[in-house]
Amino acid sequence: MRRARPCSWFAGAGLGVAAVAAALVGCGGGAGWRPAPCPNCAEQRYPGSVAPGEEQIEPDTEVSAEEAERFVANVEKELRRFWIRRERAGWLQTNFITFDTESLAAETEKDAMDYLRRVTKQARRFEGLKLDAALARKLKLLKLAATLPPPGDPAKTAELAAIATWLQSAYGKAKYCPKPDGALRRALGKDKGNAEALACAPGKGGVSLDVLVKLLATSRDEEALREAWIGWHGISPPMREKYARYVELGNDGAKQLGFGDVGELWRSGYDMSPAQFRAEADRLYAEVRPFYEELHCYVRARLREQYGAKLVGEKAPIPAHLLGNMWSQSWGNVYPLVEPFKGQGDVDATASLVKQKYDELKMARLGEAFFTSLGLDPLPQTFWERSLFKKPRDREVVCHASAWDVTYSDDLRIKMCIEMTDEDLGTIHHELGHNYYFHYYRDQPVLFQQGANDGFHEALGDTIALSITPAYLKRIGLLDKLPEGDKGTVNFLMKMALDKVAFLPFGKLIDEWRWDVFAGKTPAGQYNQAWWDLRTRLQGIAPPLARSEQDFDPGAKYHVPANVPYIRYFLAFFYQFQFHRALCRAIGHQGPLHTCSIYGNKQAGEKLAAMMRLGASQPWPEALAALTGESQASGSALLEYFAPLRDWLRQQIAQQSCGW
Ligand code: X8Z
Ligand code: ZN
Repeated sequence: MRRARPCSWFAGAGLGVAAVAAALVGCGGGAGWRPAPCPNCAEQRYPGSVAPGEEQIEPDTEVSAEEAERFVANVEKELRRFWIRRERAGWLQTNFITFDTESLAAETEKDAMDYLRRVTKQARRFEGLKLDAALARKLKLLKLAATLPPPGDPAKTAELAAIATWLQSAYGKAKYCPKPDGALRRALGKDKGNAEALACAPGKGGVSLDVLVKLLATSRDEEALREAWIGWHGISPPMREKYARYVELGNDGAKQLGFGDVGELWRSGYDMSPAQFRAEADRLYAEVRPFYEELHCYVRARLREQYGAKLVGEKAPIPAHLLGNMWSQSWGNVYPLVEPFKGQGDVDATASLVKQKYDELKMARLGEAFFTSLGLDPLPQTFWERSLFKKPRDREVVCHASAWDVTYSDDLRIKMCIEMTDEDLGTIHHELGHNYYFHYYRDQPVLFQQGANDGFHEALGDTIALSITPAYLKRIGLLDKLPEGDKGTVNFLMKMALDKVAFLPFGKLIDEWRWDVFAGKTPAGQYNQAWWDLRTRLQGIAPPLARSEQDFDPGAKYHVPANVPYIRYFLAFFYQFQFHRALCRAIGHQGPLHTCSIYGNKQAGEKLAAMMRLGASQPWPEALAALTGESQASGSALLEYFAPLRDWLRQQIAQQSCGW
């Protein structure tokens, strides 16, 4: 999703530090009420974009609720202009990575930041005024609108922007050149498509992340897996020093807004205090932790059969390179190694997608068809004209999947390098969920054009994808043999648990690490140690070779250098089961929760549309209650969904010593 900057905070990847600094320093905006005119300021280049509040509100004037109303109305008009320019430039930059598109994207991002800094400062004068609920909520959301708040000093803002740009760029361009005679080169050499990338030298070219990710998903060659993992984690040490400075400068910005640090700002977006939110995340995880540990125990035993006890020890954390995913965040790719019952039906549509010659467009059309089956609107024609579905061969693009509404009024798009796999079919539904959310709240004022919270936005498409049951896939011709009976159920739920349950500690720990970093609890000299302490304590995994403070492993996960908060995904993995259960109850589904599909049900569609239409206009517990009747987030729906698997798992591990 793009709108709340989940997939990039700073679109201008790759711009030189000096160039960004030059673009920013001239402005002088933000520090005072009326920034001195300057040649680089957005308001000078774009007539009409002067912050209206700056002209109309003097710091010492008496303020009134009417004035606040006018101020916010003007700010929303202007913000929308700044954000549309930023989205347009960001779209170009991530679809055509060149020096110039990066420069333009960085500039529009900087302009939006400067504007936001000025108006958040001005908005302080309305603090303490008695305002109606919607207006007060808008002022609150205005304060929370920047994921990375600009420091008060323009020179520092320039420096921060330059660092953030550089970090994202470093990740986006990273490549690894496999060792001359290594197992990885041998494995990748089997695919002729890799030949050009393999004609590399250390530090000069190499294979990109998608190639390494695919290798980790499909290969069982331990040596190749190990090198792919180590190779990718070798891209991030150069980020370490810059990251420490970004933390320092970001915290400066957070303090300008009255927050203790950036983590506190991020945790303030959930209609409760930051401390309450942290406790809330702990409470949620405590509900599902025993289940995760049971799954871990079972998977470890099966991996030990594959890779041997020397590698996968008893009571030891699982080596991170053996779980089918670069970050060990979801484990669906090792399903063939851990399948509970052989020959009990299919749970994966990949083979059929390939056999039936699905292409990128057909995959996307299939996703849309699910949403329209619910009575939701078709995607606009411009979606099909403007989206990127296929990885271009002739230019650099950011392949990390994202969804957009460039104009905040139905200019919907996705940008995704679609592969014909079961996993990507799920991701298409995830991305379209963002698009449908954009569509249904498009008539809200711009500050309310967000999810009820960011976890809701991440959960929408995943909720739909929970209805991609084996029965649905069979109905549309993508599965031959249904997993039937108790054994089929266990197989299907195992596949789902490898994606959904395995993810939970990962979804939580990324921001736990960042919250502690921003709060100064984890100083720069302990970045990697703290990272692996969390990874081991929560996920029960270990790096395939010793790590040190020479490494910077958090930087090898997109959302860290790209400054995208991550706890939203953790929340989404709870919400989606709550949404699914509520919809299934509403449509009168009989039988276990995991067999329910809302496909074709207009009543379910209308319930979802009603929630989406609200945008962020209400506190999220109200949006949750409207859809589910529940007043708080909870693991109970997730646990209900997986109950049959859990019973089986417990029997399997009864004789084993679990834990790590
Ligand atoms: O980043 C994403 C989406 C874009 S919002 C593709 N996800 C997280 C990740 O890839 O780490 C979806 C699940 C978690
Ligand atoms: Zn998303």
